[in-house]
Formats: sequence, C-alpha cells, structure tokens
Amino acid sequence: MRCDTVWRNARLATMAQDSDGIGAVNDGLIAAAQGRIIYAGEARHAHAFDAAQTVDCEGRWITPGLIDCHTHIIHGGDRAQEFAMRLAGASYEEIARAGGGILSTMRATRSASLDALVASALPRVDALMAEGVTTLEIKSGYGLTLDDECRMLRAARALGHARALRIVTSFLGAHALPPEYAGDADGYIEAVCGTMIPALAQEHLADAVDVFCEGIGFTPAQTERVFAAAKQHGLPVKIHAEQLSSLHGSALAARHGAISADHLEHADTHDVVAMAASGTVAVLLPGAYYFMRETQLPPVALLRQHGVPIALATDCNPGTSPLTSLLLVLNMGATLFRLTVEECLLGVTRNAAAALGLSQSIGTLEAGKACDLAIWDINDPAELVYRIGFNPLHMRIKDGR
Ligand code: DI6
Ligand code: FE
Repeated sequence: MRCDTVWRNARLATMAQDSDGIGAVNDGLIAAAQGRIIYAGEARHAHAFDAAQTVDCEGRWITPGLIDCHTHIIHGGDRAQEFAMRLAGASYEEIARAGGGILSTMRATRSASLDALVASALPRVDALMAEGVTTLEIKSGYGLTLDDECRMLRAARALGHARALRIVTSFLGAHALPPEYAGDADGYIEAVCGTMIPALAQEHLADAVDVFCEGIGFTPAQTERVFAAAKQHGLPVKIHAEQLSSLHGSALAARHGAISADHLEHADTHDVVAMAASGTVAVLLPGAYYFMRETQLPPVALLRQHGVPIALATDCNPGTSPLTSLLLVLNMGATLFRLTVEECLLGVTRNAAAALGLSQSIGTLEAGKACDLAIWDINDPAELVYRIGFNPLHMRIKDGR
C-alpha cells in the first residue's frame, strides 16, 4: 500500500481506548498518508507499505504528540513583581488594591498590539513545542472588551500559522470583572452573552466558551447565563471550577454537557458523579496548585472511582501558573496529585484530546487520527513522568511532517 512515510523499529505507546494501560507495542510501526495515520501497530501485522520515506526509529518510543489542553499563554506583561511582593508577605488583597492581579495583566494586554501579543507568546509556545506539544489550547480573558478579546483570539489563531502547531481557542470573557463594569457583574455578563459571544461565534474565533466560576470570579447563576449563550451559538462549554472553594460549578457544567471542568481541588462527590454522568473530563492543573502553595488536593480517588477521565495541563498564565513545561506537569501530576504514570501520560494525550472535544482526531496512535507524534530517547515511558527538568524529546511530528 502506498503511503508517504513509515516510522519503523519503534516502540509505540498508542494510548488507544480499547487497549490496556498505555497500549504499548514493542516492535511497532506507524504509516502515514496525507498527514493522517493509516496504520499503527505490530510491525509484523503491517501490510507491505510502499513508503516514499522510511524512518528507522532505532528502537525509540513514540507517543501521540502531547496536548496542553488548558493555557492562558497569550497575555501582555508579566507578574514577576507581584511574585516578589508576595514573597515579601503582601496579601492578594493588598496586591489587588495596588492594581495587581488579573487586572494588571488586563491593562498590559489591552495596550499590546496583535503582533506584540504573538511575539511575546512565541518563546513560551516554543518551549512547549520543544517538549513534544503538537496541540495547544489558548484562552482569551485578559482583554474583557469585545475588541480586546477578539484581538487575543486572533493572536491565538495567528500562532497556529506561525508554528506547526494545532491551536484550539476558548473564549474566557467571564474571567474577571473589568473596571468599566465595577459593581455591575450582571451587566458585564449581559455584554459577554449578548454582544461578545455572538460576535466571536460569527467570526469563528472561539472553539469553546469557558467561565471562571469562583468567589473572586463569577457566580453559578452568571455562569449558567454564559453557558446558555454559548449553546445558542453552537459552542461547547468548559469551566474553571472548585479551584479555591466549592460552588459546585463543575456539577453545573456537567449538567450543561461541558467537555471539561478544570482545577477541581474543592470538587466533591456531588460534582464527580455529575461529571461521570455527562462524560465531562477533569482537567487537573498541578502548576497552579504548586505555585499558589495550595493544600487542598483534587479528589483523585473519587474521580477514579466514578471513571471520570483525568487530563493534565500547564494552565500557563502570568498570575497563578507561569509554567511552560508539560513534562514538569507530568511529574507534578504524579508527585503532588499521586496520579499513576499511566494516568499522567493519558492526561496529556487521549484525555486531553477529550477535554477539547477532539477525541476523533488526535490524542492516540490509531488509524484515522492526525499523524501527530513525539519520538523520545527513553527506555521506558515512565521516564517522561519520573524526570524533573529533563527533556528527552528526539523528534516532534505534526500532521506527518
Ligand atoms: N484561575 C487562575 O488561576 C487564573 N485564572 C483563573 O481563572 C489566574 C489568572 C491570573 O491570575 O492572571
Ligand atoms: Fe486557567
């Protein structure tokens, strides 16, 4: 059978749904044509592929290209000074009163051009790509006006043209209350629902809609209004929920068929049962837990018990997770949250694809999926979770190239 490329003499971690564990294949082969996998499996079962190019992987491991399914990687400025203030003992309230927090990033983002937003994100994006990331989710949420949110999402789309990277965008206008609406959260939510979502949907700038449902964010009732507007425009929903407190935003999101609920440190049985019933993916963000020195662990045992798929992501953002290493997130998932090696690896491949509603096209090494591969200089996939600050990537392939 004719094909473009064959990768032979490889060990595959297919992450396939119907396989046990990571779906390991010891003497494996992958064949691709027009950017898609046409075969991934035992070399001895491979049909005779007549490939234009054959790559000898010399026994290296191949995983699906890694997926970072939750980032705020586009933003103006940084919050390093705020970090220094916190180390000197300043509280959040003091920092917020001094103009810190999300609103300081909002000001820096509003004053940045589209090109400047792209340029400042590129080093962070390149760091993730260097570790084998082939798909990156990027949220808006630092503009908080229609024009500024559009510019953020256009910058996100532009990154997908500037790099060989699959970009998925989420509109997070309901991230914080902008100063123009001080004291009028309901008025701002009306603008999010009545003006921003219709305009963004019209321009296909957002692939999903996200909400920060939290005491310092938006209420469950306001969240529900945003979900209704998203659904009206055919957009999937996801949520930042139970990060700092329990508002049962994750149960609410599950009832609305959310593709993911993220953070979840304060989620309980009620939330997890609702997520299991709706197939909502639990996206855990150990970088924010670590950087904010949280102490409340997400209910991993409950998620396992109810069969809720677990994904992991960097939550790359300037305030609570200035982290651009998905490999470090793998180690944190195991070391901080006690996930198994297999759960961690599934968390940045198959389950991360599910958190983006992309299970049909990426996240495993199976025929029909995009040929997104990460080829590693390791003897055991466990090394990807075990090592701290070491990058064993040999080669990153996106769409077969
Ligand atoms: N949760 C978070 O941890 C970030 N946003 C959110 O909804 C914080 C974003 C920031 O501090 O800039
Ligand atoms: Fe986040």
